[in-house]
Amino acid sequence: MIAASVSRAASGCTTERVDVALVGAGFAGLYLLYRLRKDGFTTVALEEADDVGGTWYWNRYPGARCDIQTIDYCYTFDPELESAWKWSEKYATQPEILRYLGFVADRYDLRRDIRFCTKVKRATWDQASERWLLTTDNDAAVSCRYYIMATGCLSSPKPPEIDGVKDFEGEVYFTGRWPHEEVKFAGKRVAVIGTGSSGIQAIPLIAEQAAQLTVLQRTPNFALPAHNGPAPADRVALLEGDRAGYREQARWSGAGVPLQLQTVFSWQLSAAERLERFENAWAAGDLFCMLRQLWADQGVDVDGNALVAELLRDKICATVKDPEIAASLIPYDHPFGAKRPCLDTNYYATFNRPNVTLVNLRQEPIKSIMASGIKTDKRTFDVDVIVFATGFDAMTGAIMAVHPIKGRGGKSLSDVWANGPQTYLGLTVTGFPNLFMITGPGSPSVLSNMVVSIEQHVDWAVNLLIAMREAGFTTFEATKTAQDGWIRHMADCSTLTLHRLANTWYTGANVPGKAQGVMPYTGGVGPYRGICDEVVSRGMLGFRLAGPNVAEQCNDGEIVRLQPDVRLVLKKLEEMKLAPIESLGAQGARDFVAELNADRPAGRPVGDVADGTLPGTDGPLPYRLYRPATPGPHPIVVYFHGGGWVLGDQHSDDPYCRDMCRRSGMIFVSIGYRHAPEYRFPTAAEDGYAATRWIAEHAAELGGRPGSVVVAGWSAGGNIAAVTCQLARDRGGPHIAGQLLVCPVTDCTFDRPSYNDNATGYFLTRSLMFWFWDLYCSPADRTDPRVSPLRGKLAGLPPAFVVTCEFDPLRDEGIAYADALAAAGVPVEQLKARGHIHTSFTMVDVVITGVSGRVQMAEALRRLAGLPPERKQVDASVRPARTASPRKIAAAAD
Ligand code: NA7
Repeated sequence: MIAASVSRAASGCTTERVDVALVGAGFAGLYLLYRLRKDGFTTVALEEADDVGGTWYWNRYPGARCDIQTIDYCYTFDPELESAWKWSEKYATQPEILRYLGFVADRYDLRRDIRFCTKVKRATWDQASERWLLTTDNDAAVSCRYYIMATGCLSSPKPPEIDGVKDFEGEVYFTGRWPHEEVKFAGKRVAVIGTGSSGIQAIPLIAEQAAQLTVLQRTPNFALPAHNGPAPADRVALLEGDRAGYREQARWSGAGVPLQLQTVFSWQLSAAERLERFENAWAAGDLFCMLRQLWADQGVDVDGNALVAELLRDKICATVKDPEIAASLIPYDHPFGAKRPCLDTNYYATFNRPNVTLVNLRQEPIKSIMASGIKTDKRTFDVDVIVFATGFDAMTGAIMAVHPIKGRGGKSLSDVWANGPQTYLGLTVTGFPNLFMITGPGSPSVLSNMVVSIEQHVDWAVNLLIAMREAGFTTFEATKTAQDGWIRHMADCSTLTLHRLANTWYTGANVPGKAQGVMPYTGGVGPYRGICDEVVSRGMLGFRLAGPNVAEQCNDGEIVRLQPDVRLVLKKLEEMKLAPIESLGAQGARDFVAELNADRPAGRPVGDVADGTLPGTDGPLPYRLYRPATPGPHPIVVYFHGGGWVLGDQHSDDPYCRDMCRRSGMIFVSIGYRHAPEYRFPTAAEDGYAATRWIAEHAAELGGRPGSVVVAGWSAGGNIAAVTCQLARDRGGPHIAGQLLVCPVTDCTFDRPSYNDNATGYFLTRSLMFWFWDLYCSPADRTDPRVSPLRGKLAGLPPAFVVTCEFDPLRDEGIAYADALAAAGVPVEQLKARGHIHTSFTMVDVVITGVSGRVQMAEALRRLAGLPPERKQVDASVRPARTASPRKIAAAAD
């Protein structure tokens, strides 16, 4: 460890040498100081303000409060600190939070290592000394081994981007840089520009004082009543009943607050049940209750989300008396939660006051600011005060705009991030050795309870520094492979939520010219923590560690290659410590699958579901038919379920059939073909063919379009679908218009790489496949094309859409079949699903990242059936906005 020292350079300016320099003295900076000092690192914190507090130092506007309950929005690292401080309210005010941070700074004597009123002007990595050199605006330089940005996500206020601000002769305030002295609004004409959290908190209080308040709103936001007061007794009881357990649960939760995940889907609830849940969440006055506790699909599916949004809109209509004002205040342009929702106290009711005017900037944009006030393209508003509540250059602003950061080879971070932030874990950046960001872009940060995320980041970073010190390493740097993998994983995660569907500061859309993309990690606080831990347990995967007297260490690789939700499913299954399916015997395995299926989300409603039987070769075969809600006749898809010719039945892929029926607008008929070991090869294949022929001949009776059918199947069902196409070609019909083969079994050899690479750990195992083969087909029969269609004649088969998954033992034989079909002149499209496993696409509403694959399958089915492609993609875009209902608004006005 290098002791702190101060040297005087030739220029006369002093250079302080420390192990670690950090920027910022808010929640993150203070905890960093505490940890670093406790663990024996010499440290200095550089802070622009003249006191601690960070965000809570600058944002002093009237009404500023946290909007995560204070019992959750506080440090948890020291139980004694927790008992030494009592919060007075459910949502603490800015002055109380600032007092708390001051209390923390005093309690641990942190101020002595903070240089206040010091702004870092430049940070440069010096390769020769392997240290960062920081220059500051007060001529006191710092040389540090490690440099940590604890600058917060919302600390760089955005310029107002309106012409003429300098011409205004009245008072101007920014919520993010509010003066320390009281601002007096009494008797004044005030304008507030901006209706995000800051505007929504400040507006009701300013309205109470001002003679006249004009609110200039560009985009309406969803806001819920905070119902502030004492902390809710039930939550306090939970915390006090088991403080350590409560905190631990928060650390592994989705957003850093311990709440149970909702497992019931919107379509399983009646309208009355949904309303009851909604009203309870409304009464709770808690963002997370409304964001996560109503129904399981509200945050991941536009239709589930639209139900919440509609109920929220009703509340606005019911509060605001003037229907035109209500209409302007209702958000239509984003799913609820995709833009940061707000907690309010009397916000909507404020617009019933006679001294408050709402200006809808979508109807009359601001043209300029003049000496006397604000000019829109319709009117002029003369005012004495303008309050800009116009937000921040979020997440990257504080890191990039504050000062140039030059990494290895003199590369500037601003250049490296020109097309958007690139990080490994949101903590580090390739090319910038020994640099950490606390809650940087790429970490859960603003989508979480910040304090929980800060503690996790700080602990992880400091623990790394300790481990490096013990091992003799002095530099760390993320590898390019690891960072690129993280960027891909971030993109995968962002398909899990609806944030990508809104223009917000989460995506950089609020700053003109800023690169756009979802910046925070959307995979959740708990999974993120697990990933960070895994980086460590896998030998600092993705980091290059070096030191003067030790061999360099670099375990290169990507930390997450699976789709994020697939990873969680596999983790859950691993925790269940299930016996291998093949060890259960055929009946035991069937019972096990039935049990698993009983716990899965119910499939979505379709127009009609009917069970029936059809004549097979040796007697009736059951089927289940799914009909779309749209008027028919519809083309028919004959579907064969998965289960290795041994497991499952016509109901077992119910969610998949429903989903595909909805998306494709086609009838799905799932066939209950006979199973091994009771009925061995070629029974399943012959049943599949017989069922297809019968359905094609009776299409009209089933409400389907006569003429031809499409066949589809998953896994062994894909095998049956492929074989059926060959049999239909060779036996004179029926006419099959196309085949959708999802992870099909196509061949009896097990020596393709995917059988080895994915032999275990991805649910379908190699040994399970061996068992299936053994039960269904004797070795002598295995090369028969009726079970190994890859060995059959392929010319003249119907066009195919073949889906394969990266982490599936069957991947390579699926690809081989698609390639062979193409070589034989059959039109083929392939979907090679990255990061997916054998069961990804049939785990509907569990593996959300499977949606885009099923969208492509549905489009392919329509193409194969000769239908036009224009069907609406239910998950691909925000539902068209409802136009404000004049009837509802009129009723509310009454
Ligand atoms: P936000 O949430 O970014 O809100 C800023 C508001 O200002 C928002 O309504 C913007 O409209 C509006 N705005 C921004 N620029 C302009 C211009 N040029 N003209 C008119 N209106 C404008 O910032 P907050 O400070 O309220 O909250 C930030 C976070 O702090 C909050 O989410 C919590 O996490 C705590 P837009 O929506 O961009 O159309």
